[in-house]
Amino acid sequence: MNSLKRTTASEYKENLLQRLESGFVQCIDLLSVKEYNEETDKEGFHVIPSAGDGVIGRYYSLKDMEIDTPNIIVRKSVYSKLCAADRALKRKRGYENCQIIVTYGYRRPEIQKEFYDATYEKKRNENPLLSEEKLREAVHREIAFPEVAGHPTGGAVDVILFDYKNGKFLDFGTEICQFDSKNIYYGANDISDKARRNRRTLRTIMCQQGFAPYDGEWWHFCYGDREWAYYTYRRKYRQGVKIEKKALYRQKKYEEISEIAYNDKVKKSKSSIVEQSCVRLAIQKDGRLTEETLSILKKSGIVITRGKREILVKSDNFPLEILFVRDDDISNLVDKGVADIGVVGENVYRENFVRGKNRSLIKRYLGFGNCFLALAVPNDSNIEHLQDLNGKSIATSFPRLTRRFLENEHIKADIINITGSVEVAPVINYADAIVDLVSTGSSLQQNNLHVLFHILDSQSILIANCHSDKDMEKKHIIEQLLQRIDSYLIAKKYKYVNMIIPQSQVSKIVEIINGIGRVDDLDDYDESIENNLDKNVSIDMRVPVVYPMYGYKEWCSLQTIMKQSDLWNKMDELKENGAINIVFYSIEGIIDETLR
Ligand code: PRT
Ligand code: ZN
Repeated sequence: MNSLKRTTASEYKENLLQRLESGFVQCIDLLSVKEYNEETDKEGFHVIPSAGDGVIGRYYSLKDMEIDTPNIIVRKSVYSKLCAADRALKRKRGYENCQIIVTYGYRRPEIQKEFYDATYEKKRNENPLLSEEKLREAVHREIAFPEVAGHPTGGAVDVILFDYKNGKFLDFGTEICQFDSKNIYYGANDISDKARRNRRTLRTIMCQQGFAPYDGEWWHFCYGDREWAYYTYRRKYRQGVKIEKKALYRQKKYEEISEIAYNDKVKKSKSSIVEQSCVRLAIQKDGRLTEETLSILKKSGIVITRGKREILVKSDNFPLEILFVRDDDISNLVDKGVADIGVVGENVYRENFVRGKNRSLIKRYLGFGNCFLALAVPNDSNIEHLQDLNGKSIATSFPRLTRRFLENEHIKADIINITGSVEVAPVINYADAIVDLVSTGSSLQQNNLHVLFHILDSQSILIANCHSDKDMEKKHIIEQLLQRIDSYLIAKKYKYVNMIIPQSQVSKIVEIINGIGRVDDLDDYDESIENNLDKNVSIDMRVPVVYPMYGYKEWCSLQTIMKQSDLWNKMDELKENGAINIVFYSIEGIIDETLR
């Protein structure tokens, strides 16, 4: 008999999850909320600041909405409720240094539909026999049915708590949107006590402000949308009070709100009623580094509209102010804190670097403006070895680097400091040798000079003033900027690769791609990835993903991310092992989870 059969732990868990699911608000419930209040719907939107230690808005990924509205926006009341919840949070024991981060607010209805359709498609393939209605409910559990969705009203938010003292997100048991785990259900019991407590705290502070929770996702809360209306109605009903099922807000098209959300913000930041702090970035005004620097900013989604002679320009959509100056001044300006960050040639930074007095740090190597500082002499010169320089004169615009170099080599020579056209100094007998930057070498050639010694490699770098890190708001903005730049830098190097491979060759091909022993040796794999990456980029790249192919038992589809150069080097070997239909794509961006 059945009663003799013990329930196993996993059966118990599955049971619990099923019972939880049956309690979630369903799509059909929300369809029963048909009306909205036109008066309350007139309420405007508010741009959530992206830095500070109160409520801030930061997307989890660069996808979708961020293109339209780089800052997260919500209804005005939603924002004030979030602020109140944030204040309540800080009054709770153990949460004094925490803040609410909103990772999603308003979403364009078209995007909602795209998400829904994609999930629908996926679930339909998984369950071909499910009835239309059941399927709709299953999809709705992950991504709301477009017609009833809360995010497009500006009333729904996805939130997480962040400890800004320690720079850590609190533990909630799962990531936001980790849909492959049922532990995202609020009531899931397979998470740590700490995670459970954090979930409870988040729910308490939000519900006290009148938000409705969603049991299917611990991070999702809403106010004023259909889900909120249904939740409020049902709660009152249980208390024996019957109220109207009426939403406060209806969904808005992007055109309807972009005026309010976007222009409002720009106007505000241009007149000095700025409620948000701003980071100042110094870049070269007009020279070798200018174009590429502006291009990186643009590709990072930062919009700058610059008048011809403007030297200080505010970004239209990011708390960043660009200061256009001479290249040689940048590292001093950052050092003095006149600018918080700067993009400059490493040569300039090193030339100005004074040990013990320096107040700026290298944050990123940007990989353009490559050149090297060289010691060069005339082709007909009798200087053949470094030691021959003793007693000679060297012209340069890098006196400090030159002096340091000579000291290291124990050479006593005269340094003549000149600022331009250094190459001609030997020609006019003004100096015996020069120390100057070289990139193609043609300038040396033209002046009958050749390189005797390669002193220093240089490329453009991003530097930051040490104190900018101490201001929490600025630190957040800089982190955000770096995350965007990283995403661009990493993506630039890699290709997304797709190929069809014979089932029998899977391990061989994975081996070729990884360039190391076996795939299942994950520790090795991680290390090899580490070694392959530049010093400043950390990236979570996974092992190649291999999918079976429907209808072709002998074949699989493999997807991975590879450096373009690696791909070409390995192409022959891949083909020899039966790989066909190799397609690769440029990547728009890669967000590394650890950089968040
Ligand atoms: O007015 P401002 O001070 O901003 O400009 P600038 O004249 O000081 O700087 P700019 O625009 O010439 O260079 C800006 C930065 O670009 C430098 O600080 C370097 O980090 C980087 N860079 C890269 C170079 C070169 N390559 C380079 N080749 N800077 C200068 N050169 C010069 C070099 O000094 C020499 O005169 O180009 C000549 C040699 O070039 P090749 O290709 O003939 O070897
Ligand atoms: Zn949500």
